[in-house]
Amino acid sequence: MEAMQAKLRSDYRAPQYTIDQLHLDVKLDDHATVVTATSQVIRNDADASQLHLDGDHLTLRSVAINGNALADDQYQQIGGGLLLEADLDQFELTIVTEIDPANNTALEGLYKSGGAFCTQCEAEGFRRITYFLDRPDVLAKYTTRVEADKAAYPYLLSNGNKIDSGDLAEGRHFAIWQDPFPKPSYLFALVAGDFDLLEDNFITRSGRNVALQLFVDRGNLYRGEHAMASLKRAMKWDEQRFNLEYDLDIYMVVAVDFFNMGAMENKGLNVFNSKAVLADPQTATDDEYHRIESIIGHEYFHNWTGNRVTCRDWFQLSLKEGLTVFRDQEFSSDLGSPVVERIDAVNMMRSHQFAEDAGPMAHPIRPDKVLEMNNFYTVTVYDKGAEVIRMMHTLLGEQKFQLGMQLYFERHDGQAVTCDDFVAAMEDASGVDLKLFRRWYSQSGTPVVTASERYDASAGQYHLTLTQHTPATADQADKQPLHIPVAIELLNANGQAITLVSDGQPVANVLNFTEAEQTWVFDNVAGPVVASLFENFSAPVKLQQQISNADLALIMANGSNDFACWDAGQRLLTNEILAIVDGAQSRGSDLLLDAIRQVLLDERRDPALIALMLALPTEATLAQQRSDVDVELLHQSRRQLLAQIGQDLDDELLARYRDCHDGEYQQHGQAVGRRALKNACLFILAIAGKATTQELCGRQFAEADNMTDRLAALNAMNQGQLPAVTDALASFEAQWRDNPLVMDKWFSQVAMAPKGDVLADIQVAMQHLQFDIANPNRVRALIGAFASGNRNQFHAIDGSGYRFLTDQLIELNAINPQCAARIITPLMAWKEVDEERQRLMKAQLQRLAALPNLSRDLYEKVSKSLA
Ligand code: B3K
Ligand code: ZN
Repeated sequence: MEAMQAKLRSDYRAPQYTIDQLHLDVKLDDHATVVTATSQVIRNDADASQLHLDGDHLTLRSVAINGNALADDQYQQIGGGLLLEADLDQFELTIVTEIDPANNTALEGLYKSGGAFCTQCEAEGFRRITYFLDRPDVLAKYTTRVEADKAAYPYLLSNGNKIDSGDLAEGRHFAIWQDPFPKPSYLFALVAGDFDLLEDNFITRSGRNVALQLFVDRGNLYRGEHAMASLKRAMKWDEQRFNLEYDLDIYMVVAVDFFNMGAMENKGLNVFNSKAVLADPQTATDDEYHRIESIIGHEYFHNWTGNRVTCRDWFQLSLKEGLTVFRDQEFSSDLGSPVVERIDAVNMMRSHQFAEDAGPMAHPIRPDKVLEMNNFYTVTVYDKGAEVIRMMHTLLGEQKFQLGMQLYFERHDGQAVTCDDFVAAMEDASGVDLKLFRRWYSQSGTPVVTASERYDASAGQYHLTLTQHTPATADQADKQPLHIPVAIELLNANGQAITLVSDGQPVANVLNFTEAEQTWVFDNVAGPVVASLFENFSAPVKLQQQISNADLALIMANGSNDFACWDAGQRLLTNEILAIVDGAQSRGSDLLLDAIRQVLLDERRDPALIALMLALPTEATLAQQRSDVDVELLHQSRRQLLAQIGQDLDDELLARYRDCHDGEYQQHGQAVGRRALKNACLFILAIAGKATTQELCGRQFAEADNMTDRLAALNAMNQGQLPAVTDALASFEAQWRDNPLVMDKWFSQVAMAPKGDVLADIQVAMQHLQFDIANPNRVRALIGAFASGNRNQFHAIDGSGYRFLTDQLIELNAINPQCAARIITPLMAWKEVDEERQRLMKAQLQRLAALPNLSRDLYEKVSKSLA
């Protein structure tokens, strides 16, 4: 494995040259697309005489300055890029290149997705289209002329407004697009294809009419309606909550089948994975409906947080991503259930982000060192980044936070800026001191906060001492104390919150915890209290608090704060599962069963919340509680507890199931919550494996009028390994074999079956007509679901799971490195398992390391894993 050069945040230099206008002419052809790029270049640094342009996988045809072709000794091609003699203050640069979109399986730059041409330029894909200053702090106005065969590609799209179009000889046609807003190259987009078009419009609050256009594969128009409605909700919400209005006359969304991630926020022309757009009740689950709304919102919100104000360099990625995730979370929360949204976000943090902190890829939300930028679109940059924004929101309050946003846009609209600029705007607008808080941007790792408590009955005082400590991470040994907002409630013996008083004054329920150790004293505390700390997950930390299972059960069943109830439940469940792992208990306690029974019987509680309270912490979350916990024992213990709940509470579960089994399908909040609860009950009953459940699942599977119920029944049969699952899988396949997005659900069911010979089934599934290793959706649905969603089988002690994943990674390394680097994650987590498994995992990592053509994407992850 040869060392590859990383980039450092500290090495940032302002660009020596900039380009303020770019005219692109793209003549589309499967294997020989010709791109003519005409740039207006301006020298920023008088001492500079050579211009270095980024480039990758390009064939250079010609290069000219001010219309004069350069001679061979006036430029060099180095490392994919181009170095030019350019001792001029201002000039026009014309470069002609040729590219091969049909063979571009990396899905970066310009490529073919099915029958359409499309682009993906973030982070550094534009350099695969032409030689350019492919960095986010070079902002240019783009004019793009697209030319292609008219019959095959009736729609020719790019950013901004269409200013001209027409027919050409030989059945070709063209369109010219102009984007009035200067933008970095990563926001460039071009699409050419044959689609069905769903049209609508939105009147902005200032009365402008925006045309909304959604392009989907032919025959899928009705499946785009939910995405269109979501877009209109997002546009309205951003005006109301963030005071932000859309700025172009047209907003286009194109759904494509080959896409490395969910979607991309290109200016005025979003490109989406079809999975994140298409939905109808027959093919999409409630979760997918929700995800579509959230991603449509996310990409739309980027128009201000990302596009109007962008990142100075890629180390600042969280500037736009953390903030935009925070905004999309708030959007979902305002339109739906705040507690459900919060629990989803916290589950993500605990299952995946805490694990990332504990593994070889640990990095701060603003990384210091990057080899392949695509590897840093992580749960840390996105989700922990959003938590950091949320903490500022908690410290400032909504009103001051919005003043901060306003100042941020006043100062930086049209600029490429840093995370520090964002914090400075928040600080200056609010007057809240965020000096220490900035450390969240530079320090990686999950802080551990330890609480010690004392109740002084004679003084009526409750004393709380908190200490904080962040364990060393793979990237950073020394850690400093952070500014941690601690949302606290003191609950009396009935689980109700008491008023917080300190020194005779009422105090806010958010403590500013800024030192290694701090103590707070609360007065007027009439009796012993239970402290509910980090309510709503007020900071992304792990909490260590001595609290009895009885108190947890009390909060779970009676607490007045929904999040605190759920969280107490999770802690109680964790304690019980680990007690079974340790052999300290052979089964779940009566206390736990009673608490769950109470939750199940609670008529006032939102069914969606009850469903979440019935979900046990994931194996991934549990595995982090212990070092090298036995994989199988953990899996069995968790499953055993679930089965016991299903057996002991079968009447209650069945009653709830029946109660929530509604008539005709509806797609709105309450109906969704009731389906979630019904299906949570069915799942637990299936794990308990009762004969009656078999029939229940079978009937639901056969009679369901929507995908949520059908898939839930199939999943319950599969996870319970009920005999009927074989026929159900076959009938599902027969019904949906022509719809690849639905088949992804089938592939995932195959991959996640909890059985020893699952790999044999996966190998068969890979031969299915719909399986295509070049399509990232298929890869994630089958291979990814196995490695990350079937933990017990992936870690099979014969090493077969590791070997299988590595075989696929070797193939993907050559086809699509980005996709490979996404699904390698479970193989990197060897620290979580026992020595024998560690040895087996490292042997597979060594196999990858020995590859002669190892991509940068995998190199970075493999070398860190083996370091
Ligand atoms: N900004 C894109 C992600 C680009 C990923 C590049 N590897 C989608 C988003 O976060 O909105
Ligand atoms: Zn984003």
